[in-house]
This record gives sequence, structure tokens and C-alpha cells, in this order.
Amino acid sequence: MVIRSNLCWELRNSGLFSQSDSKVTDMSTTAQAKPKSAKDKTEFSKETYLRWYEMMYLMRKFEDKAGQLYGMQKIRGFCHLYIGQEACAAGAITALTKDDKWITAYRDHAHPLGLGTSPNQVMAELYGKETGITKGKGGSMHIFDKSKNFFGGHGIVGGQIPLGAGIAFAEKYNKTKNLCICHMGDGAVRQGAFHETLNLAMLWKLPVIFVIENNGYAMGTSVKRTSNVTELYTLGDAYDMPSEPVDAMSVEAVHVAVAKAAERARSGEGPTLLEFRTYRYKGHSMSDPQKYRTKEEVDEYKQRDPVEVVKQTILDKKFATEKELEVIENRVHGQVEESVKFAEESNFPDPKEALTDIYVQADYPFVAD
Ligand SMILES: Cc1ncc(C[n+]2csc(CCOP(=O)(O)OP(=O)(O)O)c2C)c(N)n1
Ligand SMILES: [Mg+2]
Repeated sequence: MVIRSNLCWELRNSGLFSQSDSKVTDMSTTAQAKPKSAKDKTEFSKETYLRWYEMMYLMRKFEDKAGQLYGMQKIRGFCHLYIGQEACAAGAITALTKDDKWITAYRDHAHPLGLGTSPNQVMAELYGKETGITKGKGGSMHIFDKSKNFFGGHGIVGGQIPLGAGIAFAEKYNKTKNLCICHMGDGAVRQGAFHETLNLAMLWKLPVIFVIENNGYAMGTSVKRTSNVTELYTLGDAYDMPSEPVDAMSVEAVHVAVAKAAERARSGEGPTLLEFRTYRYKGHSMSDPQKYRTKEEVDEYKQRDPVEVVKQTILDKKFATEKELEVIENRVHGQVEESVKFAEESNFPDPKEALTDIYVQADYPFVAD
């Protein structure tokens, strides 16, 4: 049985999902969902709001800095920023436990930062330094932190989807109550691996939450240019997988949806598919002229900036004053500055490190470790 909120049907029938060709309405498939109810906004404590603010502010400032450093050629290679999408990670983090497992694609700096991975180690990884979280061997797309149950950081579009189900399978096999949350982009749902995985995950009732971070574009290709099916959460229907769209500019809505999916997973009912409607403010990666969208479209989403909205909510609810928030902001600025210093002062890996940590099988004859 497919569980649906009324909201989905309202959205589907609202005419918001037009097939117009104009650039401005390309994003008509995304971010139209409103927070489910005002109640969702009042359910959270002062501590949760302050945690969200600090977490998202760190994600934002860290990546602002990474973007600048990329421009200065301190960071090279690929670098995909999550700026604008922070609520997708932050809302899910507060809804899950520290024993749950995480996996995502290459837009992967924010999730580990939110989970508590040291900004120093993430920045050093972006620099390709030996003190990086994957010893400078992975770079931006391959952040990985076993101590925080963060399983990457995957550059092959959709590559992490079967891996996420495999991690969930291990949890079920070991009879834990943990689950795996598997994030992916909207582009990944056109991969065969997505469909094969949904099928088996549902058949085996795996404790997994599939999250589509639908930011409207796969590089420069809008969702509606890739398929007749533009309401991505409906892809769960083929497998009778419960699914729903979530306004992921709202950290509260993300938390509520993930908490509900987690309850299903932990009680043995199996997977859920969530379509997070979100938006990235920056280009796909650092070299993107962004000809596929208008400035007006980007500005429209910035009006609902998740970091600013949380800050305003904290002030409105009198959970903290501007001055108290400044203390948080200054702490984050300090962490980001420290991470740059740490990365700058670290060494590049020894060239012989190129042949280590490659293959886990100790007697594999072709690679020395
Ligand atoms: C199998 C595969 N095909 C193509 C690419 C090239 N590629 C890198 S990112 C990307 C777009 C993916 O977009 P989406 O899944 O929406 O994620 P987003 O970048 O929006 O977060 C493509 C096609 C790839 N990395 N892997
Ligand atoms: Mg996308």
C-alpha cells in the first residue's frame, strides 16, 4: 500500500507542474511543496533550532570558503557545493541516531560536517593533503568517515544507491535497529541501479530511506527534460514503496518526513522514498556558466534561504538574541579559518601512498599496501 499525504495530490492537481518550456518555469517541478503544517514548525525545542542554525551555518560558511579557495586554485579538481541545500542534510541528521548509516553522491561536504566530522579534515581533503579525512586521496567527491558512519562520497551517478541498500541489508542481517539513509540527486533516478535497488529493498523490507535531493537539475539538464515522470516521489509506486514529496527548503519538514520514514524502517516495515524539493544556488560544479536557468529563478529560492529562515525563526521565538547568535557565528568563522590554516600547513601525501589503501584484500597480488 502506498501512503500519501493529501499534499501530494493537491500539488499534483494544482497545475504547478506545468510542462512550459520557459526557463523560469523549468523549476516548476521542484520546491513547490509548502511545509506540511504550521504545527511542524512549533514542535521543535530551542536546542534543536540552535543546533540546526550552527550546523547549517557551518556548512554554508565552510563551502563559501571552499568556493573562494577554489578560485585561488588552492583546491583543484572537482568541487560541488551544497549551498542552498543545507536543510536536506540538517533536518535528516536531527531525525536520526548516531548509529544510523549515511551514504550520498559527490555533493558531500555538508553531510559529514553536520555529523561531526572535523572541518579541518574535510578542508585538508579538499586540498589533497595527507591529513585529509581520506588521506588526501579522495578529494571533494570522496569524503568518507567511518567513525561517523558516513560511507561517502560517490562520483558515479547512482553508484551509492545499491551500496546504501547493501548497508541496510547488513543492519537487518545483524538484527540491529539501525537504518541507512541514502541520498542521491534527481539525475540518479534515471539510472537502472535505482530501480533494481528499489525493487529488492522493498521485497526484502530493508531498513533504508532513499532521499532524492531534487534540486531541479542534473548538471544543466532540468528534470522535465529527462522523463515524462517529473514528480519523482511517484517512482516508488512501481514497487509499492511509500513515498512523498518534502519541502526541503524547510528543515522542519525534512526532519518530520525522515523521522516518519525512520519509524517505518525500525519497525521492520521497510524502505521509504522521499523527494526533497530543494535548490542549489551555485553552479553544478565550479565550472558551470549556468545558462540553463535565470537569475530570477535563483533569487526566488534565496528568498526562502534555509539558513536565514532558521535564524529568523529563532529570533521570532526569542530562543536567542542577535548577540547570542553572533557568538555561534563567530565560533563557526573560527572553525573555518582554523580548517584553512590546518590544510595550508599540512603536507601533500608521499607519492608512495598512491599504492596503499586501494584494495582491502591483504593478499591481492597486484597492489602493495
Ligand atoms: C554514471 C555517470 N554518468 C554521468 C556522470 C557525469 N555526471 C556527473 S554529475 C551529473 C549530474 C547528476 O545530477 P543529479 O543527480 O541531479 O545531482 P546534483 O549534481 O544535482 O546534486 C552527471 C551526469 C557520472 N558522474 N556518472
Ligand atoms: Mg540535481
